[in-house]
Amino acid sequence: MKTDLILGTAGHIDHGKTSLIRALTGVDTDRLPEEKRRGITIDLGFAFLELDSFRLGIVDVPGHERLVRNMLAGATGMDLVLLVVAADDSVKPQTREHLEILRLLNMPAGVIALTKCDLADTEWIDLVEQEVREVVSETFLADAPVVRTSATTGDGLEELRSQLSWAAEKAISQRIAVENLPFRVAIDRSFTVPGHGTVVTGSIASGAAKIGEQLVVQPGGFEVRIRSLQSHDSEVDQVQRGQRAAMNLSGIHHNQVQRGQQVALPGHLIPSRRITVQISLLPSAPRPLKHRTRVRMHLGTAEHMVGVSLLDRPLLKPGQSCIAQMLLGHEAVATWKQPFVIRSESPITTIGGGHVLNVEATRIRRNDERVIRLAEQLASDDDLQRGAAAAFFAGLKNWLPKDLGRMAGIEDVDSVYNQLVNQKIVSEIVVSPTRTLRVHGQIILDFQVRVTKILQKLHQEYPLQVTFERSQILSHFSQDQRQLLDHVLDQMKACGEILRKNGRISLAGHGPKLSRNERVLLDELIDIFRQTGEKPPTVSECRKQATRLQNSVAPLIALASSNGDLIELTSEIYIHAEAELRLRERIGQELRAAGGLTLSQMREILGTTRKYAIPLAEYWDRTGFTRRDGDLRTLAENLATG
Ligand SMILES: Nc1nc2c(ncn2[C@@H]2O[C@H](COP(=O)(O)OP(=O)(O)OP(=O)(O)O)[C@@H](O)[C@H]2O)c(=O)[nH]1
Ligand SMILES: [Mg+2]
Repeated sequence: MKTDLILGTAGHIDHGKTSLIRALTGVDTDRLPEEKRRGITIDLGFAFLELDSFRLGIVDVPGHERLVRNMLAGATGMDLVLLVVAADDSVKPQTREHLEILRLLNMPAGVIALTKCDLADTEWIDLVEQEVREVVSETFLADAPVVRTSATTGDGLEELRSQLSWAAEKAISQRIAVENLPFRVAIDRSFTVPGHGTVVTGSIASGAAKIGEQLVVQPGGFEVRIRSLQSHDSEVDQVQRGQRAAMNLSGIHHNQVQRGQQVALPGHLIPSRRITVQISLLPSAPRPLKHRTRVRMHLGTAEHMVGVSLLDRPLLKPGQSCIAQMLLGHEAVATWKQPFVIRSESPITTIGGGHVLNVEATRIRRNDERVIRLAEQLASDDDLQRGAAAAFFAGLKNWLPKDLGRMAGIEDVDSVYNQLVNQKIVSEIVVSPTRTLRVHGQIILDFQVRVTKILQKLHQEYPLQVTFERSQILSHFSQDQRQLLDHVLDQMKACGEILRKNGRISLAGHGPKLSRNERVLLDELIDIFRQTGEKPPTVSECRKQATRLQNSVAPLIALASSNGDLIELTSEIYIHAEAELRLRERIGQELRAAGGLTLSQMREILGTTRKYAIPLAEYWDRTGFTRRDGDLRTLAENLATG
């Protein structure tokens, strides 16, 4: 079986790209009337070529300097290139620009064709070949064969075929393993066929798809089904990586698709407006790239206006590279490690490129060294490092081990995931019987630091308060983060950083801080409660009677209660602990003797009014001393036997 690959052309305008493809394949790829009229290629053209071991889908690109964006849409799917230089014209601006673009897109291999050799003599052609060699030295074409051809005479075409086979072999040996990736194709053309509906075409980037398959068009999230398929001008049942495909899709209207969108297996592509990238500026770029500059980003077949947020420097100098975040006006789709090209807004020239590190990115703060280093690790050769970084950037998203493939290009996802868990880089946190969150340790640590800060602030703001409600901490976190709170609080409690009692929380070692006067008032208040015993004043009464520090009265009483001196019956009624104990013993004896007592019987025994009897009885119910059954209270079982 032949291997399918995509061959693309490149080279300056009028250098004979389209003519050479026609001489090789018999197909005139300039099909638009305007192309015929003007004698130039305007948009991508398509053909195919059968070699002994390969079947090459061909994408012919325009050479015009104003049409580089169309060239870029074609270049995204190429596996190898045919760089065309006219023997009578030699190296020209778009020869260089196309070469730069192919380098930025990590093109692995190609062949150089000197065309129009019938128009120049051998000595001149030798000079041109020398110049071309110089230009491609130190690029992926440094060892590429240079073939002298003429589309007019047919000279060199046989040699060209055999050298294309050589380049195809090289392309395959260099390409990253993409065999197991899901189906994905970047749309480079879409149109309607009367009676059939929407058709899209593209060079298949990964995977395979059959007729009937359910796919998604992104951005947009349109669910579609493949109605029929064509590849290389014939009806087929299946298309796969390396082929050109025309796909007739149901479920989508023609005006919902355009060049730039992608068709992929559901779940594979997630649209995003912030993408973390490794970005490089070409040494030939005319000026440094400043933070926040707007550029055109060519990603797949799409072109986006983006703001570049340079994370670790104010400007990127020509020849340098760094980590950045691309801020997009519209949603884009991309895959991990996908290369892209950037062009300046005006004048429009190619100034650099890079590759995608994290598609669904959240904002990285500038100069946050630690996070920037982690972003760099997304490009590491080490699977575990990459997996760890991907887990960190996935944050609290509900990701699964298999997503490591999508997020970091990891093939053996189970083995890498198990290592992440075994080495405690990732924790599995069960947040509900049906939900397990996978969270990077650093995220949990950061969370702990935040909880500590929140508690420190609370202790500072309310110096007389000993403990705080869980809800006072919860309110600082987003809905997503809240599911992690209890896990983090448990961990912090386990290592003694916080105290947690009756659902209330305090930071270890953070007692209340009292002024001298407050300490005196606290003692006075406790004294009042001791003396009034079974008939204590309410909090409001204490407040009214206080001659100073009135606002501190309530917090001080609460403090006395958390210290164990007073018992809180309601927010208004506190009683001294000794008095409560006396009353409890008295009522305990009676309950044991009588078996059960009504509230009014209890009130008589306690020798008090309803004002105190009801809160006391309810307090005892609450704390498990008594149990209420209708009108009757009995001793709770666990205590009755004790
Ligand atoms: N004599 C001669 N003329 C050629 C040869 N190849 C192409 N031409 C002529 O050169 C002109 C441009 O050729 P194209 O094949 O359209 O060039 P191109 O590189 O596809 O141009 P763009 O797509 O617009 O960038 C045409 O007039 C061709 O007839 C050749 O081998 N010999
Ligand atoms: Mg052309």
